[in-house]
Amino acid sequence: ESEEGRQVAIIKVPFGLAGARGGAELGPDELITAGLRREIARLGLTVQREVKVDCANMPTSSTEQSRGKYLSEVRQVSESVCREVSNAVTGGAFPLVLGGDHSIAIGTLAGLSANYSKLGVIWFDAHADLNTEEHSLSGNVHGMGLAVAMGHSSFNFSQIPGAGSFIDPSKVVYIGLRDLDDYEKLQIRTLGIKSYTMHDIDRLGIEQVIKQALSIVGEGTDGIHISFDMDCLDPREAPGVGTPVPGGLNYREAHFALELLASTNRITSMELVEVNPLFDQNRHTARLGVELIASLLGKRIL
Ligand code: 4U7
Ligand code: MN
Ligand code: MN
Ligand code: MN
Repeated sequence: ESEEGRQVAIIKVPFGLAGARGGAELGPDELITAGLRREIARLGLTVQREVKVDCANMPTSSTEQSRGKYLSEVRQVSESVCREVSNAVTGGAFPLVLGGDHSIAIGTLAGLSANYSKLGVIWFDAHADLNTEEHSLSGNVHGMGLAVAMGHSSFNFSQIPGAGSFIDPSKVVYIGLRDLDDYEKLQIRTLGIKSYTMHDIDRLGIEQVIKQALSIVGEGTDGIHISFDMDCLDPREAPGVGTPVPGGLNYREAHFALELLASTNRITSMELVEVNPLFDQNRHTARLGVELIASLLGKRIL
């Protein structure tokens, strides 16, 4: 299958209420301004459609503030993201979802699981995003996306047929972990989720990590999704994120990881989240985000 004919659906999700601090809602426009369309065109790919999901970013008085914060807003956004992602897949396009805080993964994974019978997920993140409303210490839903997608949360939302079929923990791989809550550590062990922490990356090297990750998510799956939280990167590379954690992936590791994934021709969707322009300098983080998307879409040096 030639790269040339590939169609991309850009799905912008300017939502930031479920993050730790405001600003992630500015992410999609920042990525566009940083040159995303130009990079995609340079790769010889076509943007089949570009949609912006309507997001409520002003909390209302009726908003629940306990446990899961802004749940009604998250639910609304999730429904729309689910629908757009599902439409992109059925329309033959590669869904490229731009966040927004990481709670938008709830909708992305729901929309994908409506279309794939078995989905593999590679989750690049400093965090595991495995908290539930009951266990979260912050109440921020951007730290709960995978728990929802695995059915551990009481969060339920979608009328779309097949949406929200649960993601199988044995087909999820973490890369870049370095800041876990006690409950999340317990869950990772209990569920047996394969995790490449920063320690493992130091030890094995990113190439070996990606090879092993691919052998796990690539077997018995009909789709592989990349969920890329920009805070997987070291804050020196990507300062413009909501919850920076020292000691992350460096520039070359991140690029090489995505180049290796691209070269398999097996990746079927990507989301890039948690770009927060309010904490950035000179649009540095968004520009890096664009470069990383290009690598995943097949950009090569030579
Ligand atoms: B992100 C946290 F407590 N675990 O639940 C929480 F450390 O999407 C962080 O990965 C969540 O950026 C980070 O609030 C969510 C915290
Ligand atoms: Mn995350
Ligand atoms: Mn994170
Ligand atoms: Mn974050």
